[in-house]
Amino acid sequence: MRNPSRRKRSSQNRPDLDISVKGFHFAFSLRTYVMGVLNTTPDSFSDGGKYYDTEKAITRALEMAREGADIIDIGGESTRPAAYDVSEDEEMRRVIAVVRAISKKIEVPISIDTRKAAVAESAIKEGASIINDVSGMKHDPNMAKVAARNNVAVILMHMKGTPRDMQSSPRYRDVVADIIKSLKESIGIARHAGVKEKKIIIDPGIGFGKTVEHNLEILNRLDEFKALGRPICVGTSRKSFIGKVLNLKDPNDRLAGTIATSAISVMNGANILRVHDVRQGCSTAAMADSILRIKRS
Ligand code: HH2
Repeated sequence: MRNPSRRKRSSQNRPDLDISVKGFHFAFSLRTYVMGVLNTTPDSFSDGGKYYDTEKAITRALEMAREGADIIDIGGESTRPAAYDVSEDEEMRRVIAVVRAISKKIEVPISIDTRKAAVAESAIKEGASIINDVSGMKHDPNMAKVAARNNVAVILMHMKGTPRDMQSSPRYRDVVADIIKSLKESIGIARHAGVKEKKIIIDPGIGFGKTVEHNLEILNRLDEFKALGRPICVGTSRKSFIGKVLNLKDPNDRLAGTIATSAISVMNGANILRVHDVRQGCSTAAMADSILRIKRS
């Protein structure tokens, strides 16, 4: 008889999911990694304005590295619901100086959170080694080519619609099956442009064109995304579905909800947690990992 708990756990020890980026090896078969969020925006939903200033952003990146971040994810365009697009020039102005400065100061891999190929390529020139594209390479036709040409790792996230319209009554036939189908298309776009399969990470895109129930169901069924055969990144940090479940308006009050959802994500197959609170994120990952990987008697 099939044992569902064994099935869930079986892909935890798959070295073929490991990814190498410039000078760093992610051994996903051994542990969960933590990606620290750094938004150099005036309007991000939880830390907007806090790191808009380049010096403050650099200071925070160094602090996240000390706190144990495995990746620093730098973004210059808010993708919160109803956000307006930012011009390429403005996005470059917000992120490139920060990438340049921190890549000289720390060894931690830097990912660039952008939908724009030109921003990604400039960030790579300054030291970024991962592209985190919330559109799953469906926004900018040049993104996949940039990733392939530079041989960087990519995070392909699922988003339904655009930040402008994604929260206007999103509907799915089967939320997990539909997202898997869309992520397969994203993987296809990347592969077609020459991105190596072993450089691809997928992300179901918590909060991007999803109701509260959709987000909860995705986390409950996260193990099904393992069917794509790629490492899974999950970002629940401070998001509004936590606020709705726990009745907490202020994103800064959502740490307990972030920890709970992150631990469950790890148990259900997440390989990377994208979080604002790096110290707590690292403890969450380590605690969940130790339970997940305990040798059963
Ligand atoms: N969430 C946000 C932005 N980028 N990237 C990935 N891979 N996964 C996510 O869940 C994800 C992401 C939104 O969070 P945040 O960056 O804090 O807010 P904003 O978009 O308002 O800057």
